[in-house]
Amino acid sequence: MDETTKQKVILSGIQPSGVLTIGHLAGALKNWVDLQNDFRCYYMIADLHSITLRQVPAELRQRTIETAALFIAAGINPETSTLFVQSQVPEHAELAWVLSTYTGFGELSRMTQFKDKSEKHPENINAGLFTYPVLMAADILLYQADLVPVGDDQKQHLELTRNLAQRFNHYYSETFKVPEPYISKIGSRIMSLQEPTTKMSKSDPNMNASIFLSDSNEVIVNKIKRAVTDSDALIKYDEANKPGVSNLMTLYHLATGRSFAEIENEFEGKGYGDFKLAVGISVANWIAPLRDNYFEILKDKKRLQDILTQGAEQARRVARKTLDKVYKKVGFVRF
Ligand code: AQP
Repeated sequence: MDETTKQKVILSGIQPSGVLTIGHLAGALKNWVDLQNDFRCYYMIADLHSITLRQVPAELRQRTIETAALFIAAGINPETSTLFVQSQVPEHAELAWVLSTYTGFGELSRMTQFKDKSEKHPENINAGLFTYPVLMAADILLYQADLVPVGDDQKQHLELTRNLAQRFNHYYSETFKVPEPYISKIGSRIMSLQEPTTKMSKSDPNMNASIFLSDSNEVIVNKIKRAVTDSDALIKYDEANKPGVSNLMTLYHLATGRSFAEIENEFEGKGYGDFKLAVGISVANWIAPLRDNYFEILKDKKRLQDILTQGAEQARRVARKTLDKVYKKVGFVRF
């Protein structure tokens, strides 16, 4: 598709900081696939963002390719969507620098994700972690995105992006599209299997806490068997009082399409053993085709490289146009 299309533009990304989890499938990839029908989509592997936490270089390289393969296995079509690696489009870092000079220190200090991540990693509170939302703003504004799919944890960052776009447009003249949040459907926030009040994460050191999209059926069933629930043996959706059971019900709903009321009826009078086994099997069946597809795609490294190279070229054409405008407006000499 050519980039002059009048279709609305969507930009989203995932960091290659581990193997993607079923949370990424439910909360991001599933929606991304649907959005491809109606929008001009840019899907990015956010490797620049991922180095705000220390990464092992060889693993980061490997994860980047694996993430691309997972995107495609989940149904992202590189023929119609632009799939690219962030560091291969240098305009992201360039625009982030310019935008950082329009961002207040106080504004960034108020970002709750910075506070959370600094508490989690007190040994490495780097400036990149602090300015992360500015890079995110650059990611979005470069493509003149109309809509950005965001979870709760990114709403504050998107608000900052909107403020920066408006500030720049006001200071110079109309330069950036002011993006709107695209709120995904409820029930798509998947929690840790071991600590169901926190989000399932790809970098959780407890391997039993997350279901990875590369996990075998057996591993999936076992992880769900070990999932933390509670002691009252009642299968009922109640996020506040029964977060573990509610999380498993969400997974069962996603895998089978059954409503929470139907699930509660199905398991009335039954124990957690039966429930967990049914959830495990249905989730394994849901993931299996994607996982098999992923391992197939991963075999052809050359094809993956070609897709990412073309994706970066497409992305750069659009990104360069925006950055040229910005450089001109701020007064940089252009020859
Ligand atoms: N558990 C989840 N449930 C629903 N959606 C999720 N997403 C991530 N985890 C869940 C969605 O994936 C996109 C961004 O993912 P990311 O990997 O770039 O960042 P993250 O949200 O910080 O994911 P992790 O796994 O927690 O990363 P690490 O462990 O590296 O810090 C978003 O759309 C998010 O909503």
